[in-house]
Amino acid sequence: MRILVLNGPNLNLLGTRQPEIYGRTTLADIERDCAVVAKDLGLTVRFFQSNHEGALIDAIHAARGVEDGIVLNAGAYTHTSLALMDAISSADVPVVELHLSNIHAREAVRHKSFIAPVSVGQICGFGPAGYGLALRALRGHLTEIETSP
Ligand code: CA2
Repeated sequence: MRILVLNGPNLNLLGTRQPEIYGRTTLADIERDCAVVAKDLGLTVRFFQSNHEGALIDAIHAARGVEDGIVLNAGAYTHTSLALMDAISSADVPVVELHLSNIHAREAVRHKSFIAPVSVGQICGFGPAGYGLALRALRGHLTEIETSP
């Protein structure tokens, strides 16, 4: 199974700024951890990060027919982007929404997600470990739809 791990705006700064909110783990650390989990689960994982909404939309479009699933941390676009929601709806690739922080325990503006209604499910609040959880969840989902009549 091929999985795209897609990260949105400012996540390239992880581990380098505001460690009190986002911790000290860098995105490169997360990528390495995902590679370990992917090997364990027999997944092929590709990583992409962009600070640009259009580039994220292009990556979702390009995933159609190529990737079996997407783990998406859309960053702040989660709370604003109808365009990302439309891209996911049209891509026909299952998405697991992922956040490092528990967005529901933060400011009200972060409670709304445009990604949630078009996702298989959401994982949030477990920090960097959430990426591994999301890969496992997506694998479980893909196996289920593959084997269901
Ligand atoms: O908790 C998450 O993963 C978020 O998607 C992170 C976004 C935030 O806007 C969402 O509400 C929740 C922000 C990512 C910013 O990452 C930074 C990392 C280090 C320093 C500054 C920003």
